[in-house]
Amino acid sequence: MAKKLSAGSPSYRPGGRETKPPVRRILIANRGEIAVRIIRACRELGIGTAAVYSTADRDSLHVKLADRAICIGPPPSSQSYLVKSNLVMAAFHAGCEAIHPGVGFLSENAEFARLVRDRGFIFIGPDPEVIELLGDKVRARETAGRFGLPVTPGTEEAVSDPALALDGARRIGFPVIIKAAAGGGGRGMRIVRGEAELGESLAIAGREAESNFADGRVFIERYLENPRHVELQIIADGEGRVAVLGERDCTVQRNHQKLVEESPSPAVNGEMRRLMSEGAVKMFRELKYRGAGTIEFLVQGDKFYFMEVNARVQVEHPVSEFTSGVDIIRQQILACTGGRMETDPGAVRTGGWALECRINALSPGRVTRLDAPGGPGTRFDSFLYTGCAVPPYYDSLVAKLVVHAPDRGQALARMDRALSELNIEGIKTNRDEQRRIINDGIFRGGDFGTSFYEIFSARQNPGGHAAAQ
Ligand code: MV4
Repeated sequence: MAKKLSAGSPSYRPGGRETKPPVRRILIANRGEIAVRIIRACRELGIGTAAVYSTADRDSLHVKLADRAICIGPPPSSQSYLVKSNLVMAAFHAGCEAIHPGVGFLSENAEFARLVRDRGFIFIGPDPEVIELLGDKVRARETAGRFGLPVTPGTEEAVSDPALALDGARRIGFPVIIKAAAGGGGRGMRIVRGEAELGESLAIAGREAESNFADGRVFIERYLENPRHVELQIIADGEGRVAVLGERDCTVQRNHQKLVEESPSPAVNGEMRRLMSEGAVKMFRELKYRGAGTIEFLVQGDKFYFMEVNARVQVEHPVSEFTSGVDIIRQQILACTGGRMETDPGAVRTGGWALECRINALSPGRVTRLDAPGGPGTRFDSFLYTGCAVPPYYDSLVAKLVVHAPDRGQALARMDRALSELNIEGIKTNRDEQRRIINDGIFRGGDFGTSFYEIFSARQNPGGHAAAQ
């Protein structure tokens, strides 16, 4: 598309000094909206970009926006976006010095991060050792606990013996939840409400963990009913400087897929925020964490419990960009490529209220018309354009609509206005459902837990079943 800035572009001026960009070119090992977002940050830093694409994505926006593009295989991601050696080869052939994994795909794959490093490239993320530690939910819990973060009562190690599991569960108290040590994001969890179910659930959870993650280890935690999901956005420079860019509330989820995110959280007070942040900063500093990361908590009343760390940038990062004014992808790239993180952790200030609605495709197809929302405090991040294809092979997210306003009431009004401007023809989307959520009485009240969507959709469709998405 537009002609590119040269490597020595004066647009990159950390601290006001005119400096060369930290690297000349980055390979973006991803697709869709997040690939577009990363290319935009690179362009503003004066860093060149190389896109990779599967044959299903040959006309995608990220391919058009990048300086170079390399086809890496057929549509299934197992033969394209997930083939580690091909991505490293593409980086070599495109003359890249660094690889940005984006979100999903290989973004939290320690083996990939190690391969990238061993082949002499920079991985834009934390060290493979840190990814590995945080990817093991048992070790992550132990680490969080050491820094004074509250964790749910649970087993300190993985359990496989049913008798030991029963001992553990009795100590913890029912209901309990069995989670895969290598899991996360809701995959492979089992709730157990009484002693009688424990043995069988343990066996099933172990087999599922083995087949999903090639790691059958599971652990047991006290199960919290209908909590809220709250997370802190972190950026860190790998040398102990750790900035907290406020929290996000991601309680509105459908089958562990987030639908609406907001910041600040209606359920977090100043004291909770201070305690969460204090523990998180200690933990990330000690880990020498580098780049963008998120620490997730379950919240019930004024109690919060560490859940896990996502060692990557997240889909909902623009919510925190709005409230903090920090360009998270820019700071992540600077921190990971030997440039300086511009954000001063002591100078972060957050303000106003931000909301994000994820726009998902409910069917693949070709977009025949697109009207994107605009106006004050309105951001539309998408890979869609009129005429583009939405392939059936990948994540259903096609756009993120994000708004910022002085308070929650104005943010809700702004989101409803922006959703009313959004028009996507040629594919089915969840836009209308997002409008119903934003205007729902319980959502507007701000007092709900993770079962919100279930209750909401039952009310939308009384006596029926929630429509498959
Ligand atoms: C829990 C929980 C209740 N108690 N752990 C889901 C995602 C994964 N990261 C962990 N999850 C949960 N862990 C304990 N001890 C409830 C959930 C959970 C959930 C969490 C956040 C958002 C939506 C959720 C939906 C169902 C269950």
